[in-house]
Amino acid sequence: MKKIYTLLFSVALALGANAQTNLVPNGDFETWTDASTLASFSASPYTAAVTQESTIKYAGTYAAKHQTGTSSNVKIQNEVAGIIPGHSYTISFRYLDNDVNARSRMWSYWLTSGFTTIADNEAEFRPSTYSEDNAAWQLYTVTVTAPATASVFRFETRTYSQNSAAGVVYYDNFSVIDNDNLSVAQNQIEGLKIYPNPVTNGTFYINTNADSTKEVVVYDVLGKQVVKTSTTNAVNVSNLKGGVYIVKITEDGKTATRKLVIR
Ligand SMILES: [Ca+2]
Repeated sequence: MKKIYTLLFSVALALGANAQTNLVPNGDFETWTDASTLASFSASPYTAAVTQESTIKYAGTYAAKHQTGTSSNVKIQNEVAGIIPGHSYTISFRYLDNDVNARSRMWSYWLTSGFTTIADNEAEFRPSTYSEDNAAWQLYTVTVTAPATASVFRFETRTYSQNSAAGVVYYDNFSVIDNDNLSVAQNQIEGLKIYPNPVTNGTFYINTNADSTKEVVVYDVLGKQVVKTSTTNAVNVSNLKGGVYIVKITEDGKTATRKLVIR
């Protein structure tokens, strides 16, 4: 099933869907309350060692400079609510560790709605290995499936001192992408609703606030166009076999792409 979703995701991209939304608030580290306060991130002590960095950055105007003391570690932490169990998420961040006196690793958790930590994905989120010194920015990325009780993702990286000395690691672009959210609209079609989904009777219906004529194109998982029609509401798909499809709807110059299941 995962393979199909990956394929669907590729098809959706090919159809011109927007780049997927980064779910981490201020994940690009561009918004600062002041030079030592990263907006939308968990407050002190987690960000106590963070300062705004405008010279050494991966993208945009700013990155985060993370300064250790001479022992132990310091943390940067943010939380992503609205995690959907069973969805595939790609979780990544950029880091620059070019300091013999510091090293980094991810130390993150899925949380329940009650903010209890979930043990899943230990290898991906809480690796036993650390960053290696490198003059170039590096990417840490994992793709995982949210467990059944997950509701929140706690995104945390830790910077550790080495050699009993203070050191620095830089961070940029904390990112959480929901790979199974194909409903990222290019221009929102207001009130868009497709039903029933799954389709069981050979016809599905499209409702929108505008209720205008819609161009509707259905693609199979290989990206082949299998239905093309104009309608204000009903779409006949009785010729299609059971399976997963992508529907592209254009109304009044706005386009949206949705996943459609036919039984
Ligand atoms: Ca940035």
